[in-house]
Amino acid sequence: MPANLPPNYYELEREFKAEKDPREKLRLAQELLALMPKHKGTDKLQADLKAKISKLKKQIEGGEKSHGARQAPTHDHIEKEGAGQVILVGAPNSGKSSLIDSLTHAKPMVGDYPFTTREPLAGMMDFETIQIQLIDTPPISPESFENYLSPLIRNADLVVLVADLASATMADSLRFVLEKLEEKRILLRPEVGECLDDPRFCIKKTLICGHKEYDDESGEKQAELAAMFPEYSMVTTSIIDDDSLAEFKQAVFKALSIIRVYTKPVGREADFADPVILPTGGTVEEAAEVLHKDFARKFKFAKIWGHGKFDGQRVQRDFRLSDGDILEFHV
Ligand SMILES: Nc1nc2c(ncn2[C@@H]2O[C@H](COP(=O)(O)OP(=O)(O)OP(=O)(O)O)[C@@H](O)[C@H]2O)c(=O)[nH]1
Ligand SMILES: [Mg+2]
Repeated sequence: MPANLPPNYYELEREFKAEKDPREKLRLAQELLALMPKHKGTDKLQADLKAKISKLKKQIEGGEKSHGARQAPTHDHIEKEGAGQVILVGAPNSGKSSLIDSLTHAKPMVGDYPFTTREPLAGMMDFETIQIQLIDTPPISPESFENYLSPLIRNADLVVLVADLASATMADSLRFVLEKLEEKRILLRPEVGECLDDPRFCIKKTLICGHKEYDDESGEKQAELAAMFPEYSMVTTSIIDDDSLAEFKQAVFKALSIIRVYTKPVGREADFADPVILPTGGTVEEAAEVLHKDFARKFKFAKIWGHGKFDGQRVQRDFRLSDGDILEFHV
């Protein structure tokens, strides 16, 4: 039986064969396997590829063990925590670590020289009643690109592209970041709606952050940034301007496209400490499912309190919720 492989398979296979870095090779092998149609004609190819994947995994693990206990842990995955995972990327010295330092309890190294950050670092940012996870990353530049950045970015819910408004070469550095990520088949976009023919590409919703705003007194760099990213949401920040950091939090929350829904037991106060997080447009039924699968099946109706509703209005399963709504389930 012919294998009937899609045309982009061969291109990816050439890349796989040429790649030297075992981690990137592993990622490409996994992509090849995902692309391969699953039928009798590809049984042998699938088995070969799975064997290569397992060999590469062993090679990577072995490499880490042989370097002893002080070897850096793998960086290609950070467990999600909180209401969303947001990854900060950008050119060297743009202020990614400073933002993480100001917005979370994490303590990344900050330096007045490029390439200070060598490893990703996660921290939790408080935003009103929730926490959002921010990830600091090493810079992307012609001199350096850490391969583990690709899977890290692919896994995140939102990218913040940090632009250095104090840098004369801001636009070129940003263009390089975009090109490098595109080479890795990651497309930064203002929204995720676009449909792609090639499944190897991944679109990441991106918020633009013009950092070091006070160094751009004339506003020239900010205008240049806005012209470069006309359809994107944008926020300007400085670590010495608390209002700008509050705006950053708000912009990140908005870009995550999530809502917070609070629940209250019948006859008691709402619990504002631990909201249910849903994608924008989430329904009463989805909120119930997050609480408990069984519960979602059993409940009869819910009462709702929130903006634009009558207090205690009765709503059904398919009712679309808004940020800040309070729900009381009745079983
Ligand atoms: N003027 C000004 N300088 C800032 C601001 N935020 C950070 N810096 C300075 O910018 C320099 C670089 O900051 P980092 O946070 O280390 O930048 P980074 O993007 O993490 O750099 P790499 O890890 O090398 O990619 C440091 O000297 C910071 O003190 C700001 O809001 N205004
Ligand atoms: Mg840094």
